[in-house]
Amino acid sequence: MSYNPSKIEPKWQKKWEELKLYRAEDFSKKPKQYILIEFPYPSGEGLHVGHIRSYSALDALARKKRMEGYNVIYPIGWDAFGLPTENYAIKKGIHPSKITESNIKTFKRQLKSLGLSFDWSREINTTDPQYYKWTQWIFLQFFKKGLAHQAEMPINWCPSCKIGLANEEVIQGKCERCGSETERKKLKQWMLKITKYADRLIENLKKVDYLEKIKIQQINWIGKSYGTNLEFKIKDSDLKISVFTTRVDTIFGVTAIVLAPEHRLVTENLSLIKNRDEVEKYIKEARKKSDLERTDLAKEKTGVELKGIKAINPVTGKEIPVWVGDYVIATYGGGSVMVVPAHDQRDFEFAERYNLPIIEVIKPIQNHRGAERGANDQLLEAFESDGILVNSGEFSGLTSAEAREKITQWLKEKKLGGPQINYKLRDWIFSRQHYWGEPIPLVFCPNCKDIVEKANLEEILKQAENAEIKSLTTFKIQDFEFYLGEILNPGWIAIPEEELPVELPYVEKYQPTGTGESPLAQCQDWVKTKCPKCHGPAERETDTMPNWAGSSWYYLAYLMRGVSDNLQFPISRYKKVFEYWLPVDLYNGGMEHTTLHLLYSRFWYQFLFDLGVVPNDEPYARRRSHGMVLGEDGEKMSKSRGNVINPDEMVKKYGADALRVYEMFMGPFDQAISWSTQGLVGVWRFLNRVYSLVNNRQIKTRINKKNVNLERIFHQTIKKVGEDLESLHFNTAVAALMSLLNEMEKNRSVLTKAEIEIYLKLLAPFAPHLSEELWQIIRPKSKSIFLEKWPIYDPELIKEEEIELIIQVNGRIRDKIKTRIDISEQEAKDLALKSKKVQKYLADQEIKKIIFVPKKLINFVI
Ligand code: ANZ
Ligand code: ZN
Repeated sequence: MSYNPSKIEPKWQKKWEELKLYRAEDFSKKPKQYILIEFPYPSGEGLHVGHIRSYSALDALARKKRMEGYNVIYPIGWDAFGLPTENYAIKKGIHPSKITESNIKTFKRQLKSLGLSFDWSREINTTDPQYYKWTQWIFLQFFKKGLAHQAEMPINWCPSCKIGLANEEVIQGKCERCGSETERKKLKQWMLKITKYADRLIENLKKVDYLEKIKIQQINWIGKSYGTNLEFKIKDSDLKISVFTTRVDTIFGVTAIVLAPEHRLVTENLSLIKNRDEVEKYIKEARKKSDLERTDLAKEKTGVELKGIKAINPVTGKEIPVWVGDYVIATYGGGSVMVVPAHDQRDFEFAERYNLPIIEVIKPIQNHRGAERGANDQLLEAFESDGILVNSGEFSGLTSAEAREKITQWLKEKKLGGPQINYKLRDWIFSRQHYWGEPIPLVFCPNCKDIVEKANLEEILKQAENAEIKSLTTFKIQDFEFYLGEILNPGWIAIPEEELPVELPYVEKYQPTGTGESPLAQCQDWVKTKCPKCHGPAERETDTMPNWAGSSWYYLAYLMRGVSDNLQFPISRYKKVFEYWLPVDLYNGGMEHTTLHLLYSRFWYQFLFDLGVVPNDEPYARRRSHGMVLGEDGEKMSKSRGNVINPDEMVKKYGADALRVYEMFMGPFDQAISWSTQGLVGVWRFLNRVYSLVNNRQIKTRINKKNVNLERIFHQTIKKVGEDLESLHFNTAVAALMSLLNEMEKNRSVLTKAEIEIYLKLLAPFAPHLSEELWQIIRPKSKSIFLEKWPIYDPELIKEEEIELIIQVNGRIRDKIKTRIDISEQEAKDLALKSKKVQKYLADQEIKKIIFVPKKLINFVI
């Protein structure tokens, strides 16, 4: 008999399904464990070996946890709306819903062939109307509470996809989807007020166990900075420029103002500007560039002076020139910068280029290093650190920190400015002019618009401002009750919960229109409707949601599926399951989702907490991230490179178990690693060896021979595999199983059945099919190895790890200290030198030589 995975694997997959082994049980008395992987986007390419890496790894942990007695939920579903499907549909002339259906079918078959222990009874699909009615419901809550508003926004526009993109979807000035250069275009967009949650999104990171680099990325993305806002008046006019600076201590060194090319003073007051043509030409060029390009520190800083315009420094009263320059971005801090060449490197380069004065106003604190200087003592670079103020009038002599406070206070008293906190984070652009997404569940009603606009809103808005999110309900105007969102966005009316889902109509033409309008706008039967409030004629919103919408709450849907197959309203039905299962204990996903999906879903969850829907305000207790699986050539797998590994082929040739174990063994889980079919073959051989060892008749029945040494290694391995699984060190866990197999083979003649059982249990999370097959051979009456208990190690038995380290001075024993057996020379030395007895004999004499005998002694020759 030889190892034949293609026979073993489907057999056990079927059996496990019959036994409903992987069903999570709501309200079980066992401790719960919510293990989550990022659900896949069912692309046309099928499953990627990269998916398998993290799914197998977390599957191993889930299986071990179940064997340890946890009630584990390890769910799966489909994140199926999105542009690639739509683009593919357009190319092939097949409806996106058809494509989605067949892609899911492929993915499902592939995942099932791997024997992952997903609870398939809770499968979800974001494009299912029963699912997205909830995505719409959550959007409506944002809207009702005044956290969704419509704004005319200069958005990133991809001329090829003909779609607006969020900042996050523009990678180095290019569309994330198709790679074309993006442009700017003004469109009316729905926005979600994530900025309102910026502080909590930072603050709560203290409560959760995320990889440090994930926390840092989120904090930087939110980009909270404390500074000062101040006003520069324009000479001989009523115009003002509002400036944000984190370095108001440098105010006496300001030698110019630079405005972003989009700044209103530039675009709306061109008549004041004497060199109009030059300025207009510059603006036109600048607008073609993305923010990222414009703020690239390495790029040359260019600009044009606005002739005829002077600004007045509010503190010194000095006149300074005003420029337009593209290194200033429009959407941050008022879109203008006070230029301090001596203390900001960007400004320094700008000043050098255009011969602006460079005035030093900060000196390094004594003994601290200043900036590089040339022969005539002139600055060669900006001195950017804090220091002591000079040339700064009454503020000279203060430290930078003191000066920032005093000057800000001074500005505040004079009503010229004050403290300000700024964020890099922008509100989330939530509209897409595309077909394959969730319809935004609003209608536009001219009649209701009239009603709202005629009302006196002051009182309502004041009330709303002070209300807590949870208690914010409706406001009566004439005979109608209006939600805050309906007041803030006159004419826009929420679809009532009973009428959800607003189903995406089945249309033949789903191509982008290119005018910026959604293809749904062409579907007039669907667009024309009645206002749910006043019953007058109204039109539906035709924009759809971004593909980040459905994934912002999907881990809640798995829990809801346990209560109601079609996820019925109302939300209160799910309160108890939410309380039981949340937060997610471990969430694993890609680093590329850190500032998008991970941040968005935290934001939604915090909002749902404020609504009283979920039990706490962080969804994921622990977040980890896996490294990518690269092609055999070390490059990202792609069709064009021809380095894509097809998992179906690998399963067919070597079996799912070998593929799974290989992907856990290939390298440290958090690091990128190249594929190696050779490595997979090595793992396949390992599994073959396990198979033939256990199939040895003598061993299968041997009961009582005991080998103390082997026993210890067993217990060490139990400890190692268990701990490595918990800390996600899957590769070293597999390595430990491999070396235990070596020992077992060496000790074949004394190996017992009980030891084989332990081995199979340890192997089961990694190679579930093989382990189950062999388990049933030696324990034919057992239902499944996965209903057995995870082995426990005996701490006494692994204690041999300790030794008594002998410490000698000039060859004489002076002390003995208990320590680890694998102590290194350096550690032994440090340990020995701490001993009082040894110190006495060394008595400050020079140590000439150290002799170290591992596992035994250390000798100091003096
Ligand atoms: C004067 C100054 C002097 C500055 C100095 C720095 C050093 P963070 O920390 O990112 O908030 N800034 C403000 N608005 C800007 C915009 N729209 N585009 C580009 N740069 C802008 O950075 C705040 C600093 O970035 C501000 O402080 C401003 O330059 C610049 F010695 O003001 B500073
Ligand atoms: Zn109406």
